Amino acid sequence: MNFPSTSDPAVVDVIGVGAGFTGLYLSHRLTTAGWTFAGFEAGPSVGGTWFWNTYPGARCDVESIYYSYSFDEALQQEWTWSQRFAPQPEILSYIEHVADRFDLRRHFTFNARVVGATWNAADRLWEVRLDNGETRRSRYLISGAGGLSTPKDFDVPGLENFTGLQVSTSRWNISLDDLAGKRVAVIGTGSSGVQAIPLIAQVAEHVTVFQRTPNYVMPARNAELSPEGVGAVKEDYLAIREECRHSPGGIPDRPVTDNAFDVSDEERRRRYEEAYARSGFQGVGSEFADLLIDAEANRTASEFIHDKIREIVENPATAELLVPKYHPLGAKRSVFGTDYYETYNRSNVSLVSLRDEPIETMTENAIVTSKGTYEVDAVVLAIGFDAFTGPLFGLGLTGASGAKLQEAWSDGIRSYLGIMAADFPNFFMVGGPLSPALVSNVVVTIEQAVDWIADLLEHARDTGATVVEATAEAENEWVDITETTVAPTLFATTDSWYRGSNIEGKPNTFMGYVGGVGKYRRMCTEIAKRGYPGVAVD
Ligand code: N01
Repeated sequence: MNFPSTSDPAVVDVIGVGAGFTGLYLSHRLTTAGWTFAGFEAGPSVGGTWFWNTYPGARCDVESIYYSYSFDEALQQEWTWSQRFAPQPEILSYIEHVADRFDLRRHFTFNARVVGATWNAADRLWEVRLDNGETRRSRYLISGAGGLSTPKDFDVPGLENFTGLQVSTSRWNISLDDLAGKRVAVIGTGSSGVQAIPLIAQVAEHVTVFQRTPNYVMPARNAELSPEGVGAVKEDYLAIREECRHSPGGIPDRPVTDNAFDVSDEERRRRYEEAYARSGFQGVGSEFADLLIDAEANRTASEFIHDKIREIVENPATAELLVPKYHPLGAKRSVFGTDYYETYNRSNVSLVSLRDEPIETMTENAIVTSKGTYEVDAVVLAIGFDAFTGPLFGLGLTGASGAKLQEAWSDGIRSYLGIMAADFPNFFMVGGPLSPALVSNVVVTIEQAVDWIADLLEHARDTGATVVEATAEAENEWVDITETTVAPTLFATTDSWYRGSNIEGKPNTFMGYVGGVGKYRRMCTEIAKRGYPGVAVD
């Protein structure tokens, strides 16, 4: 059965961008519903973030049994995860398995990057330009380009002078063996650096970590999954998935109602110890209800981690440099590591604090700071991403008024539900800015947003419409809701990539909805039930 939205065979109903978790489900969901679909993926294969981020130690910090598709019961029964937190190669194998199982590769052109897209109001379709110069046309354009897919530029002068090995964690194209016996600099101590550093230290002659902002790194406590444990999950998978969908974070909830100062110091400490042993997103940072709201309450959790760092790291001066002093625990994306602080006890690892000695330049074989010259053979950049705006601006979108997306968002990043943007008709973002995507288990929001968009397209088709667009009023209301939700929290006052603080000149907008995926789902479902108020359908 086919329900084309256009009779021109050169025009597809939907162009989808990216063949990661989003693009694959999107292609499956929409083609199953009868839409014609053409996907374009910049890389040579499926996988998205899990295709590119192949650095040593890369693994997901959301448990594998939750960080996976829920749309097909047979799929979740036949796939068996080996570890609590799946390593990158296993996640990539899973995505490849899904692509093959549902025969999804045929919907995509690989090595094809979307570099421009202009709304043609007369024909009511998108004209989409690829990096090979070709133009394709579609009724709808849906971005599955992800939020963390555009690497941040290294904004320090002199990298071009360096003639040794240079590699970025987000475009890893060497093997760990290539670093064996070398003097390696690692710049950046976010999730990527924290995962890579312990493994690089095992092979390198010496590792010098260049740290600008120390992070709270909690133990990942990864483990093999037992066949019994996996069996129990599979028996209960439908209920577990349902719980995730209606939870705050996209993982089963562990509700806490008491505040940090409701209990004695001893009791609080005991609770933090238990949480530290549990770790993960339900660890220390979520042990009390007010930890992300009340700075004093947060201090008790932050100081608990400070003490752990001082216990683990033998050199007191190094320990002090590693103690996070510039932000509260959890207000930047939490970081989970394996043997991260322990690695600083190795004789071949040293730490340079860029707050005390900023990098001034690089020479052909060294990093030069304000206090010294560090000779190295290789530089590993783990400096993060231009979240959301990098991938979305990269699509080169021009909306109905002729304005680019970057112009529409020059004073602040805006969206309706993190899915649509006013003045960009028939354009959708899956898990875009102001959605809960990157402040939760992203796969839950991906599936929910794809389903919501698919239902809206069907609604348009049923009413004979060919244009759907978020109204400016609805967008304003959603921006207000996201701002009001985040305002009382410590997220709102902490510099982080969530707020674009890592990119010079980026608008200061907190780019997530922190009210929880369950509440978000309820709101989206209610909007659909009420016939999509906030969306002009024509
Ligand atoms: O990037 P980051 P990431 N000179 O932005 C430093 C997801 N993820 O790739 O904080 C020197 O967190 C920067 O310092 P500062 C996850 O959502 C998940 O590590 O800006 N240093 C910081 O230390 C995560 O949050 C997983 O002062 C510079 C680091 O580089 C997100 O991706 C694994 C610098 C960047 O940290 C991003 O993580 C990996 C400069 N010029 C990623 N510029 C898991 O699931 C930046 N830095 C576990």
